[in-house]
Amino acid sequence: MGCVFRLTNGPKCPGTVAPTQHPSLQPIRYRMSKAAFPDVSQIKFEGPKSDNPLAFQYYNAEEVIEGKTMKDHLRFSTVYWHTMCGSGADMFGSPTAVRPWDDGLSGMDQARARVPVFFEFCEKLGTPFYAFHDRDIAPHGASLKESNAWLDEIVKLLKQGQDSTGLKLLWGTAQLFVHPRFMHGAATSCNADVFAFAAAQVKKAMEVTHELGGEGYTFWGGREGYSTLWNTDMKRELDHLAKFLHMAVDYKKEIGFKGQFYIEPKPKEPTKHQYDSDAAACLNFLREYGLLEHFKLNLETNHATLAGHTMQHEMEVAGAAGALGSMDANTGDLLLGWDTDQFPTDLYMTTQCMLSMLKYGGLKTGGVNFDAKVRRESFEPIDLFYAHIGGMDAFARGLKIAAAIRADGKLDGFLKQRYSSWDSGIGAEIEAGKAGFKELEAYMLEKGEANANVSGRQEFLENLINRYI
Ligand code: XLS
Ligand code: NI
Ligand code: NI
Repeated sequence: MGCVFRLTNGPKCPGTVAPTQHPSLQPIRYRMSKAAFPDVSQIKFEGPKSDNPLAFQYYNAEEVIEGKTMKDHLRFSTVYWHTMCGSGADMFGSPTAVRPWDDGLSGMDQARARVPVFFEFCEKLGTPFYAFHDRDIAPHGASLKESNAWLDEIVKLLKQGQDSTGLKLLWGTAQLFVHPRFMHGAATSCNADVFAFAAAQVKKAMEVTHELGGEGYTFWGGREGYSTLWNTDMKRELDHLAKFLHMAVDYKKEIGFKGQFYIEPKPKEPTKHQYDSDAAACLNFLREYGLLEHFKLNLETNHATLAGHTMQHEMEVAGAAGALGSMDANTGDLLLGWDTDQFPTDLYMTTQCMLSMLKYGGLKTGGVNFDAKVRRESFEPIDLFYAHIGGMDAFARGLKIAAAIRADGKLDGFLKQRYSSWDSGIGAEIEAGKAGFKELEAYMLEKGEANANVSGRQEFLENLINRYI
């Protein structure tokens, strides 16, 4: 069959792209056939010399780095929401994405049709994990009962897909932000009934995550925050949020779900202030309400930058607290002030992330989860492959560079040297708790002046890092 998809706006068929020599710019003909991506076969590692845009240049799943395969270090994951539900619509324009498998379908028919497409995509790409929200995989029903029944039906299909492909669920979550009932938040709503609805929805989402063998469950407070403090009792809302999470911890035990709970920090959007604003705020909240032992953090690059931090900063904050859980891998655009969820390609960023990851002993139950979407202008199905391949290669490269930096030891050696005044003498005494203000005063009165400072050598270190990149 020829080109069968239709768009409400824009060209009828992307097969009109001008042909050029480079394969990435060749026109691609989409057919409705058994395969959703008939022109794409298994994406393979071909090495840095390969000119094939549908191959990995750096991600070599079985290659061993620091005693572990790349596959096990990175635990790549594809998200259902952006990959299957992303339409390219934005505040100013209607959908642009060409998705032949969605053609003419809606509701549950569309939900059913998307499942095999997703598994075909993940299998061809080779990400071992995936993640979803309840309402990405199945639509909202007219009642909670209907939503649950629809969810169950799709979960059965996901189970079959997992069994036949070996794809595993990194984490599940509940979508508590799209439906109008969540306009004031979910667990932090001023409306107690909405809190109850959210609890029922999370209960169900936890059950299906458990049923699918999910390795984790994420809480991202879509609208847990405020737009104005004039109408907000912040303390009461935070108490409710903590209650909600304690209920989730209890229910987790009750059903025997062993997966890891994550909180995903984000400072703003959709609300002007989200309570889980950054890693430090989340850790403080969890500690204050006695929840810290039950949660780790799922950090997202674009959320870090919205909070005015680098992703490395967030990883260091979480890692130092023993709460480095998982990563939502994407990137923002520093010239745009919102959550653009672009695919990560910056090698400095991936190197920094991988340095922190290796330093804190790896991701354990977490993974590198591409919470990222193709640009509105990248509307063809094939762009989904280019985007993920690029992200996977960027992280694979970051991992190799980070391992090289660690093996060389120069950066580490510099750090050790920089803090060496703490290894013996007065520094060691302070660290060991053997000296207080009085002892330190006596020490300085006798010595008269502190030892001279040494340069921080930032530029020297930046040059050093560039040698590995
Ligand atoms: C939105 C969040 C969301 C979470 C899951 O900004 O990143 O996608 O990862 O609810
Ligand atoms: Ni995310
Ligand atoms: Ni996000």
